[in-house]
This record gives sequence, structure tokens and C-alpha cells, in this order.
Amino acid sequence: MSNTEMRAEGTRDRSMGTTRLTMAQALVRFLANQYVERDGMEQRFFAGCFGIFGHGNVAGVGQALQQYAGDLTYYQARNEQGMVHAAAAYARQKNRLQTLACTSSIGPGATNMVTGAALATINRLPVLLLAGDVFATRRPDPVLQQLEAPHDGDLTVNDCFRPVSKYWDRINRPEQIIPAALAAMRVLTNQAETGTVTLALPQDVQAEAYDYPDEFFEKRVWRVGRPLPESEMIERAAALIRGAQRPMIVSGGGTIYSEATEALRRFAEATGIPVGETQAGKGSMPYDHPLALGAVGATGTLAANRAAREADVAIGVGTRWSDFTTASKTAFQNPGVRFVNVNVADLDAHKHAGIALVGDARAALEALAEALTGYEVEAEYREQSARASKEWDEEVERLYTLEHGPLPAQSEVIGAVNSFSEPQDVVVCAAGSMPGDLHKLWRTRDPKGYHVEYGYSTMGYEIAGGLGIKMAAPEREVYVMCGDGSYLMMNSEIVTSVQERYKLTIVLVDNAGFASIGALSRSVGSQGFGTQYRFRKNGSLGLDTEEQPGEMLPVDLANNAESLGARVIRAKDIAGLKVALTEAKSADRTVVIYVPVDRYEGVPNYESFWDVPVAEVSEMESVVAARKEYAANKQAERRYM
Ligand SMILES: Cc1ncc(C[n+]2csc(CCOP(=O)(O)OP(=O)(O)O)c2C)c(N)n1
Ligand SMILES: [Mg+2]
Repeated sequence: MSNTEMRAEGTRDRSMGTTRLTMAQALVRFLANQYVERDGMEQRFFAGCFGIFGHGNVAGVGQALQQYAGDLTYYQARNEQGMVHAAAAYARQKNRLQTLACTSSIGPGATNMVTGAALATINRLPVLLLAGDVFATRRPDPVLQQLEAPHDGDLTVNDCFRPVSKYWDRINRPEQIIPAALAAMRVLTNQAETGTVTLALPQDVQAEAYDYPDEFFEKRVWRVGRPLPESEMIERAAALIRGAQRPMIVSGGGTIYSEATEALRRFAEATGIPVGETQAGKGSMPYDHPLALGAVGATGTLAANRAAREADVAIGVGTRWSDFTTASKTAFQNPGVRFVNVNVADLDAHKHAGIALVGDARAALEALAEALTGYEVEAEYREQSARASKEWDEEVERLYTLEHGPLPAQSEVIGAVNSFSEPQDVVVCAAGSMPGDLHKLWRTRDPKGYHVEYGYSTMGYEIAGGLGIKMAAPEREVYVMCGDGSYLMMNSEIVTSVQERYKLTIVLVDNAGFASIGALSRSVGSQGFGTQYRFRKNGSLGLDTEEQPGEMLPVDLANNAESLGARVIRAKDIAGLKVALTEAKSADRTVVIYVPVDRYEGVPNYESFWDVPVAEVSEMESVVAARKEYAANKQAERRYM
């Protein structure tokens, strides 16, 4: 035999140090050899690859995944959007140190991933999309599902991923995968830049062979460091905080990803500065800590929103300051309020004209604590925070135990699930009225126990996301809180959870339509138009104010869940829900607990605002009145320049 030998991995040429593989085979082997390391802990970066095959990937990436099944596990998904959600949720549960790749066919299989791509980029979560693409040779054009743009020969539907990707590339020659794969890894593991990476893979190039240098397949360890902000900036921030009377911390997802929750607690205890939490940051502090004010902003608690209103210095840690967090820039009303932003991303660190502490949350908090040695807020302010925190928990207790009838209130459902769950269990949600209610009411006892996707607030994320979380943390029970609207939008990954034996407990909360948008619609003067599940009557789809609206639709979501392979338990009331939760806990297969709730028994708003513009002119009196109120509320909006 010559110095060329046949191996399972391909044809290796020893003298040249190369191996002849298809581009897809080379990519899969590369992905299987990528690792990350933080704080001396090393782990593989890709836990596997989700995929749905079609002509655009079956013989390329599909063939490679089969050949290297022992190196990179393949997971069959039902909907491409769902698999990207699952990968993003997995990455979030793993604090961005691990994720999955997602392979799709061309055309609709690929574009189904666009929503997931946007979600991951907006939430700053690493996902790698391997989107099938049209022939690089262009010979058989137009291939099935090809977009033909008369003005642009280079354009395909995969160009839709450009604005929602942090790195995008199209691999028109097999050797291009070498620099592209390395660039992809840099972006995915960079804590400031991470998000979606899209590699568009023409279906012919996936199957094309090339002599890849063996170096490409060597184990590579990407370090996730803990960069420190400039010491000069730490000093400036410390000086500002030392002069503050009413400082407040707003903790975001970055605190949790950086595993900075202990450092945050120590910082808060040493200084007496209370902590409010964003959606992604909920769990930064245990709910019953005297300095934990809970949710802040449009879906905030009275404790946090009152503290924010008075705050003279707001210290953002790992937050992107979304409109929900700032209550559309009305949350901080102190005329002289100044911001300090601890953030690994320069973009976020500079928001609100803040003192930018660009760096890792844990490292920065430790450095800031050191610079603040000896500083403490006045005892009276510390006591006020403790009182507000306790009073808030009494409000939570009230809403957990309303005993509303005949149908229960959603807050009672949340209370029952929270009381039943163990501290380390995970609650999942994304859209509807539940995220706001969970933000206010869920008593978090573990930094990884709360997972509400509210960067993109994507209906349909709940079940798919729950699957990703369960894959990342099989030792935890995963409680998926899912509205009927979200359930209808995407329930398909129930099947995947059954197939892969990743058990979820899905609490399907049915209020016969879009309760959240119904309430929002009423607040803008539009009577809940188009938000109920009812038959058309007298030409109208029904309003929340009508005496005799159309008949309810004959939709049975519980039956639907059963048909997908889930075990279904129908709960009529809170007592039934408690029994169902006990049964679900001992089940070994995904359970859907179906529980109807009162559509109109919502959780109050606690002195906050969210900017949703109301029509400036209208023939409808209700709209004119709503516009007036809107204009008055909007007066409070500031710029924080
Ligand atoms: C994909 C997507 N489409 C539309 C919206 C806008 N939206 C937000 S909540 C909601 C209704 C959700 O209904 P449901 O899941 O039943 O929850 P509920 O509001 O009843 O609590 C809609 C349409 C969204 N967030 N995501
Ligand atoms: Mg609903």
C-alpha cells in the first residue's frame, strides 16, 4: 500500500497531511472537535446537530452525520423553527458555553429557521445554522425551491439570514469551509458578539470532495475569558456610586451567563444596594433576599418600580436595557439619574450615556466591590428595600391564592406550579400574558430556574425551548407554561420530546384566545378586536364587549396533545392542577396538563408604562379617549442622554 490509506474518516494522504472528505464530512468532523474552556473547565461546544432532511442536505450534511454518528449526535426535529429554538434554549441553559448545530434543506426548510435565528441573535445566544442552498455550479437551475431574482444572480432565500446573523457566509467552494468554520467558532464563543451564525451550504458543494489539511480536525479549545473593565472606568463608577443616595442595580441575563450571581449577592450585601431583575436576569437573586426587589420595568413589581423611580444611580449588569426593562424610558424619573453599565458588549455598556464598564460581569462586579470598600447606603434605605421586598411577597401570596371562580385565575396556576416545583426545576415561557405574570410572580430560588424568552417573545418557543432545556439539564424537571395561542402556533416538538424521551411537563393554559393582546387592544380603545377564538357572527369576529359574541370554536387542544404522543391530564381547577402535577412528576413521558383559566382575571400593572402608540385620529370614541391617556403617559418618557 502506498502512503495513502483508506480509513473510516476518508482517504488520508500521510505525506501531504491531508484527508480527502466531502465538505459536509469535513465540517461535521470539525464541529465534533471544538471545545470551550472557562475558569479551567473544558467541554465540547456542540452537543449534537438537529436536522430535518430534504434534497438540500440529505446527501451532504445528512450523509456526513450518518457517517460520523459516533462523533456528533443527530436529533430529528419536526419544525426547523422549533429546532433552532431548542438549540438556543440549550445554549441559554448552558450559559452559552455549549449549543447544537441545526441542518436544514434548501428553500422553506431554511427560511423556517429565520425566526429562530433572529431570536438567538437578539437574546445573544449562540446557534449554528447550516442552511442548505442552491447549486453553486448553477447548472440545474432553477432547482426545486430556488428563488430566481432577475436582477441578482447571487441572491438566494438564505440572504434573509444576513440581518439576523452575527456571522454569515456562503460556501461556494469546499475549501472555503476552513476559514468560515474558524470564523464561526470565534463569533459563537465570543461573549460580546455571540448570536446566530449562518453557513449557507450549496447542495452540490456539501457533497464535493477536497483534500483537507489534518490540522483542521485537531482538537481546538476556545477560551471564554473574564475580561476586566479599565481600572480608570472602575474608579469613575465607584466615585459616582459613592456619591449616590438611592442607587439601584438592574440585573440582566449577562449576570447569569457569567455565573456572577454570587458576586452580585455579595456586592449587594456589602453596599446595601437593592437589585431589580430583567426577564433574562430573573434568578440573579433568590426571591426572598431582603435586597431582591424582583422584576423591574413594564412587568415590574411595586418594590422595584418605586426604587427605580427615585434612583439617582442605576447600575445595569448584563442588561440590554430593553423597553420592557425601562418601561419605555419612564422607569427612572430622578432628573439627575446617571447610569453605570457593566456589560461584556460595548453596545450595551454605552447605553443611556452610562459609565461603560466593558467586561465580564463577575470580574467587573468583584473589581467594583473592591473599589467601593467601606461604602454602604444609609441604613434607612436598606430597611426600606427589605420592607418593600417583603410587602411584594405578600402581594404575590395574595395573587397565588385568589380562589377565583368558576375558572381559576392565571396567577393561581402560576402559584400552584411554583409551590409544587423544586428550587432547581425550570419554568419556561415566551409570549402572551404569562411572561409578564411570571416575571412579577414566580419565586425564583435558583439562577437557572427561570427561563422566559423575552428578547424576541416568540409564540411557539415554549415547547421547543423546553425540549432544549431538558436536553441541557435532564436532572431538572422542566415546566413549560404555554398559552393556547402559543400552543397552536407550534406544538410539534412534543413529538421530538417523546421520541428522545426528554420528558416535559407542559401546563397548557387555555383562555380561548389571545388574552394579552385582547387586554392591550382594550387599552388602545379597540375592544379586543380579533383576539378571541369564536365563530364569525353578523360579519364580525367578535369583540370583548359584545353581549352575545359568536359561538366558541370546537377546538380541543388536550385531544391534540394526546394525538402527538403526550400523556394528557385535564385539570378543572387548582385542586385538580395540584393532583395533575403530582401525577406528572412520576410520569416518564411528556405530560400536558390542560387547564382552562379566566381570560379576564389578570395580574395588575404596578405603576408602570409601556409605549404602544394609539391611533392619533379615529372615528371611534374609545380610540380618541385612549389616545388622550396615551399622550399624557408619554410625557414621562425620557431620553437618558
Ligand atoms: C410569533 C408571534 N406572533 C405574534 C406575536 C404577538 N403576540 C404576543 S402575545 C400573543 C397572543 C398569545 O396568546 P396565548 O399564547 O394564548 O397567550 P395569552 O395572551 O392568552 O396569555 C400574540 C399574538 C408574538 N409574540 N409572536
Ligand atoms: Mg390564550
